[in-house]
Amino acid sequence: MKREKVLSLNGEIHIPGDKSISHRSVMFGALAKGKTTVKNFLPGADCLSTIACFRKMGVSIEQNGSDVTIHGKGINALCEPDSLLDVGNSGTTIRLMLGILAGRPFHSAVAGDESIAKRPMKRVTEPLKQMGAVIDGRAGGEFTPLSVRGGNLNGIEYVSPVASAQIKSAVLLAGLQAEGTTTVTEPHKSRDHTERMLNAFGVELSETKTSASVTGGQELRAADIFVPGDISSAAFFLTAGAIVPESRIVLKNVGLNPTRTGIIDVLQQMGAALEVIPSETGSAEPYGDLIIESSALKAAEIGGEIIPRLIDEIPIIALLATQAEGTTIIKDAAELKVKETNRIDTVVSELRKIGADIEPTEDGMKIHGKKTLAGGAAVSSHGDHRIGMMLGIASCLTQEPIEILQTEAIDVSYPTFFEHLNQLAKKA
Ligand code: SPQ
Repeated sequence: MKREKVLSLNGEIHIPGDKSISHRSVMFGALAKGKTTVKNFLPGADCLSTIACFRKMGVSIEQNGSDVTIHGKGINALCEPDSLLDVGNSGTTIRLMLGILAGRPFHSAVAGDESIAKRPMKRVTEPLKQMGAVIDGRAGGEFTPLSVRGGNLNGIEYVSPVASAQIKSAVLLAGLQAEGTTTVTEPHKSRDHTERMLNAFGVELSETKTSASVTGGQELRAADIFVPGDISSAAFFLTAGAIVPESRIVLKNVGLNPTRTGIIDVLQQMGAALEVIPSETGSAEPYGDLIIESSALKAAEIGGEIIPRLIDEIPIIALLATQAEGTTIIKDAAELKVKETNRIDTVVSELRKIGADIEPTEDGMKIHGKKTLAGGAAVSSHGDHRIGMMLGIASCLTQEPIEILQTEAIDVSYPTFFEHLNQLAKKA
């Protein structure tokens, strides 16, 4: 797709539903007894993979755009799937579903696309095996395809070496089906959508700053879920509004869960003109409106506890940093290497092609700003939605048009991304 510079970005958009919350709404609805309704569900390819997997286990799910109804019959009603559970490109689907399958007394086989085949699974399969599940796969259960024979689990106290909501959620979902109590402790707190939503489905959990515990045998009760807009998707337009001159963008109903708002902290630290207007709701997931205007930006140092709160936003933060005065350092983010692509390598290679001054480091990157981006090159998402969207925003600024390859990858989390960008753009 050929994209060219814009003069400004102005207007209001409704960011599609949060991907992490959408996945969980379908999974937990499938485990609950009764009718769960979901509003503002994200109809992106990743969440549709989750729906397809649970349908294969006998769950009746109606999906009409962003409205979803799940007719749950309880966790014991899930049936043995008669063919492969295909997770497509979705790490969240496979890792959380493994936690559910670990406790089911049947056999299942799970796999996804080429990117999923490269992503590490032992981080989840190891603790699940410790609990009693029988799981195998390539390289001793590290890579797909995986086979699972679940059941007869015991609770564990698991200390995770990385802050990961997918590990935490998988172990807690197995813990719900285990004898006794299961506790997961992390080095820093990761996103807590699982804890919040399990609570909304009637499950009791106990939490400390960096751990969550659940006792097995609790039943989930159907719930009505509203999914706020995805702050990870909003991050692309927050950055665009901050770096494209003469811009003002209003983003409605964006999720403001504090375990996800690292991007807001970074924008404020860099001097962005950002207004946050929280909505007064009593809902499990806080949300509100965001207004961003273009302004002068300064570099920042980003590392430590904030990393899990903005891990998926690092590709777009790298672009933001190219337009800030000084050198931005991103560290403690080695997890980027095991996402849909190695996001340290793909961010550095693609931004360099369009004129950014950026270096990879062992656990992050250094970006030297402020640089005019020349463009005039062909770049690629490498099949990674977040790299594709970052390049889409970069094209608004480049001196010469750029050709972005593999833009279809964006459909996993934001199918209407270019529609929204075109709606806001004023061209020469
Ligand atoms: O689902 P997937 O492919 O893992 O998606 C990503 C993304 O960029 O959309 C990561 F590549 O988000 C993860 C996120 O990085 C979604 C997620 C969740 O919903 O629990 C948690 C994070 O991953 P992790 O490995 O830190 O638990």
